[in-house]
Amino acid sequence: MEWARGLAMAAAAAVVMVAAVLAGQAMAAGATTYTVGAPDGLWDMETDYKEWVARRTFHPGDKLTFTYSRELHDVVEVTKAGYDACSNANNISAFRSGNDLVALTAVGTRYFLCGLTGHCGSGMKIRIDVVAAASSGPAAAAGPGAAAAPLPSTSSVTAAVAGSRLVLVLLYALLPLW
Ligand SMILES: [Cu+2]
Repeated sequence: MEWARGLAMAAAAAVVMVAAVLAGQAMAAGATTYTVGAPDGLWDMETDYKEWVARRTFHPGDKLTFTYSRELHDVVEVTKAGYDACSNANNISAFRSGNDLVALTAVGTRYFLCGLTGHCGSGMKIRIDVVAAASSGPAAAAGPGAAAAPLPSTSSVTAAVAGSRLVLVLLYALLPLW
């Protein structure tokens, strides 16, 4: 049964490594800089920004980089009304360096579009929901004034739960081998 024991040990070691990686992901709370549209696209006419946004979670402290050819596009931050109407008439700010860094400083929704004629209408606009990060810091401690605790990041929780379930399932599967 030496081989079975060795196999079980190896499998257990692998499980521990997977769990450690998942725990690390769940705890990673550092600020992230997102290149809009990357890795499959950039700030362009082809990227589906609704889909791009849906796969990410933005927290205060994160940053966006809009990367594009300045001959072809620009970036305009607009209100919700501007976003909905594809209008940059009352823009909040405009960027045209081709490599524009935008800091997501606070919780809330930010709206950006390309101001060149027809581009927004073709889908070149993006809505970014900035949500509170799950934190073990003082901000997360529910004091008397805290009406609602910040929601934990769903992906982190899911990863942590999935990780611990995986460990349990694999440990039960391995028990008979000992
Ligand atoms: Cu454009």
